[in-house]
This record gives sequence, C-alpha cells and structure tokens, in this order.
Amino acid sequence: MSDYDVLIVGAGFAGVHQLLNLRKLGLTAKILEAGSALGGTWAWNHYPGARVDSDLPIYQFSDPELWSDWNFTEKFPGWKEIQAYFEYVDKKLNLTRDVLFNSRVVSALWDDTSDKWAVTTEARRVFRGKFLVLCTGIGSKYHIPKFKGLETFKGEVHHTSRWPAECDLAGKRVGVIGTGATGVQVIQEIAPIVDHLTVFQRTPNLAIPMRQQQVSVQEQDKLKKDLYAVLFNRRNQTFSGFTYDLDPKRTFDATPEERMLFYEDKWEKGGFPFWLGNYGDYLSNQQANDEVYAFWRKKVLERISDPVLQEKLAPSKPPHPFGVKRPSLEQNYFEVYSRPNVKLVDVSEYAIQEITPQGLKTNDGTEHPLDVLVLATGFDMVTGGITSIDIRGQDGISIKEKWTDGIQSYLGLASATYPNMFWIYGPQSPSSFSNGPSTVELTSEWIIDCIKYMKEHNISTIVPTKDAQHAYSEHVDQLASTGLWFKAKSWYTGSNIEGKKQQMLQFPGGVPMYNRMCVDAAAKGYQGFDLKPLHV
Ligand code: NA7
Repeated sequence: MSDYDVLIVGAGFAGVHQLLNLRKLGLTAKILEAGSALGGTWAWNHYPGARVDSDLPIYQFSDPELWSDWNFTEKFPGWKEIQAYFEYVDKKLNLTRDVLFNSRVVSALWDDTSDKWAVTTEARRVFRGKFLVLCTGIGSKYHIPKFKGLETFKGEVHHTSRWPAECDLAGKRVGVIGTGATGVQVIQEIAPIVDHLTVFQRTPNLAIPMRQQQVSVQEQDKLKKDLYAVLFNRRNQTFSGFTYDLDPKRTFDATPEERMLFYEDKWEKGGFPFWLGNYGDYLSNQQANDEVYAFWRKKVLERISDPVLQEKLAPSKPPHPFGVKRPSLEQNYFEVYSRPNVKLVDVSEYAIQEITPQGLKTNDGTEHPLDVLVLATGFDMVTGGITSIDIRGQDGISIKEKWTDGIQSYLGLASATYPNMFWIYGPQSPSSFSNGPSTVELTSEWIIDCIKYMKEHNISTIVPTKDAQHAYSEHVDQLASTGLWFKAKSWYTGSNIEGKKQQMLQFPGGVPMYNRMCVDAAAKGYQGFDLKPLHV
C-alpha cells in the first residue's frame, strides 16, 4: 500500500510519538526515514562523547508504559543508551512495521483535487497521504563551511554527524574545527586518546559543568513511584520544558550576597539550571547578564593556570552575552587544554586559510599537521530539515523559496498555503530552547487532537490564514527583540549559515506561553486556520 492517512517524515522522538498516537486513533500512518535506525538525531550522532544535555527523567516519552520498565544508567545518557531506548520502545510497540528506512524524502506536492500529499523518496517511490507531518528535527542537515582545499586533504575527514562505525584515533594527530555543543563533547572525549589534538576555536564556548552521575535502578524505581508523573507534568509549566524554571526575581532585586549564593547553588547543581534556572531578566538585561558572565568567568579561570589560555577560553571581554548562544555542558573540558598533547588555535585571530594535503593552514602562515580532521561545524539548524525537501503547496511555490526572506509560520507548526501539513519541533516552536521531548509531545498531541477534530467534524483540509501567520510571526520577532539574542552570532538566529536570513528561528516566549496559544486556537475551533468541509 502507498496510500495513508498520515505520512510522517523522520523517526526520532517526534515521528515515533506521532505514529504511536495515530495508531490509537485507528489511522494508517507510515514513517519515511532517511537513516537505517530509529532515534532521529541519536541514530546519526554517534561521534565520540555524544550525549544528551537534558537530565533524567524527562528526556524520554512521558507515557508510563514506556518508562515503568525502562532504566537509564546515567543522569545525562549517552548516544548508545538512547539508541538502546529506541530499540526497547520498538520491541515493546513494534514500531518498525510502520517505518520505511533508508528512504530520504525529496519532495512533497499538494494536490488540490484529491486533497492529498504526494511524497517522493530518493528511490523514486511515491506515497500518498491525507496529512503530512514533518518530524525532521532541528539538526538533520549538517553543515560544512566552504574550506578551500578540503578535498585535497590526504587524511580522514569526518563531520561529527556522519561518524564512521570504525574510527581509531589512538596515536593520531587530530584537528577539531568547532567548539559548539558537539565540539566540546568530542574534544573532552578524545584528548586523552589521541597522540595530538589541535582545536581550532573561533568563539569560546561558555560551557557549564554537567556533573554527570550514575543512576541506579533502585533510585529510578523510587522516583518512578513518587515523582515521575509529577515531573513529566511539570515540564509543561516551565519556560524551557525542564523541571526547573527561570526565577521570577530580577537580578538586582537580590543583594550581592544573595546573588552569589543563588549563582553558586545553580552552578553546583550541574546541568542547565545555571542557564535556564537563573534570574528571569538576565537574557534581556545586559547589566544582569554581565553579573552572570563574571561569575561564570571566575569559576572557569580557577580551572586554567596559563594566562594566555585563560584569556582565550574565558575572555575578560565577553564574546557575547551569556546564554544567548547555547552553552554546552562540559566534563573536564577546560582542563583538557592544559594537557601537553593539546593545542588551542584561535581562528578568530588568524582565520583558517585552507586545508592542505597534510593539514590545516591558518592565515598567519602556520601549517598544522593532521592525520584526521573532525568537522564539528554544526548544522543548517531548525529550518534545514524542512527546506531540503521540495515541498510545494496550493500555490506551487516551494517552502524553501517562501522562506528565503524569513520563516513564516502559524503557531510554529504549520504554514499558509501548505494544507494538512504540520511540523513538530521546528521553526518558530520553542524547539531547542526546551527539552526536546517536552515540546515534541505538546505539539504532537495538538496535531493528533486536530486530526481527530477534523474527522469528527467532516473537515477535509486545514491551513493557516495568511493574516494569522503574519500576526504570529510578528509576535515571535517582537518577543525576540526584547532579548539579547542578536548580540551573539549563532544558529538561534540563523547567523551560522552564510546568506541565511537572520531572524529568531524559535519561539522565545517559553513553553507555557506557546502551549496557551496553541490550546486557545484549538479551543476556538482552530482560530487562525481555514477549514474546508469534506465533499459529501
Ligand atoms: P554549533 O553549535 O553551530 O557549532 C559549530 C561550531 O563550528 C562553532 O564553534 C563555530 O564557530 C564553528 N565553525 C563553523 N564554521 C566555522 C569556520 N568557518 N571556521 C571556524 N569555526 C567554524 O554546532 P554543534 O554541532 O556544536 O551543535 C548544534 C546543536 O546540536 C547544539 O546546540 C545542540 O542543540 C545540538 P562560532 O561559534 O560560529 O564562531
């Protein structure tokens, strides 16, 4: 069969959540997945040190059927364990019978006469669906900057998201370009293994301690009994979909002593509380932000003895406000640079000139000899997974073309002229300002309810109005303009990709506000959408 009620693109958290809940509605659904395993980003990202920055228990499905007999071993699970979790979910619910692997979707065309999508894979297989749900995630299109001479390099080159199954770095001279979330994880993991590591840093990562912990089955059993349900519920009430929240108190309403104790407490907790559980005003007030940066810097400087390294890794002048570019969670990251086999090269001072057959040359004329070059250079984040598919709706114009001058969406889940098409955890949703599964489940449930409503009310198509879309997108931009986001160059605002329109790519008003808007629209009969009745 190639005709379905719903076609889903991508088999990560979002795609799996859709599939399971569509089955409960008795609808036919198929996941088309480019990769060969479930897990989305976790099926692709298995570079050394890859692990999630969300802490237990909320980085998993909230359905008790899927946590009552599953246990992780670490507070911040690694990629292998998350892959095993998806295998467990598959075994329990037999997902893969409804998944077509190794099937990259290349186009999706709306047909106004049948009110259906025709979706084509790279292998030219065509599937038809009444609904199209894009679960392509925020980091599925990897990005390699145009480095002159890259093709001439005689050693191995690996983008982190395409890490080979076998890759022995022992005894090798390895170079890593990039110190984002991925770069930090790779660097701290491979430094003790490789013969020599050269890190090419353009912007220091204002990383905070992860404070990883082993978690026993007994501890999890106790939490399951007493707290899991409460914690999963709590996710929907906090700005970032974590179990802790930004503090309503403003930075300078606290005395300096109170502030110090407050920062210290968040810092010692480990994980994101120092970022997403801090005083609520510091992401919009520069003076408040300076206080956070000063605290962060003091803590980091204590861990580096060399004054030159201190200035490179934790500069006296902040490279950007703290927290408006994603800080990584680190494990011994700053200590790595004091190892005799590790060298930090500041490419903001001397940029990368070219890759040579033997290594990498910076524009001070130095050639850094390398056997392996690791590209931790990130992704065409948030939009790339969607715009790399040729999606054409009612007016025949591709979404890529429509978004050249900026994203336009309604509620961060649908776009005008693309009927019966939704996305989960993508542009203008809280996406990466939140714990992934939190936003995924909220949006996914909203879509399921919408499809159910349409069925019950004999509605054939749903599509946002241009007015509602315009108003929503303006609202996102307006919320973003009250923060310090544009003081950093980062993928949050699209500025990591040359030529990409710079705008806030996510909903910056927090999960509760976002959820309220979605729920309100639904309660008002899907306000802001055009609904077309089914022909009888
Ligand atoms: P990021 O966070 O976009 O990091 C990419 C890194 O690559 C970053 O340090 C960039 O420096 C660096 N980069 C990119 N292009 C260049 C060039 N031309 N020269 C030197 N350095 C360069 O991607 P990640 O994969 O680490 O993380 C993406 C998200 O995935 C992460 O936030 C999680 O949510 C999961 P820059 O900082 O721009 O100066």
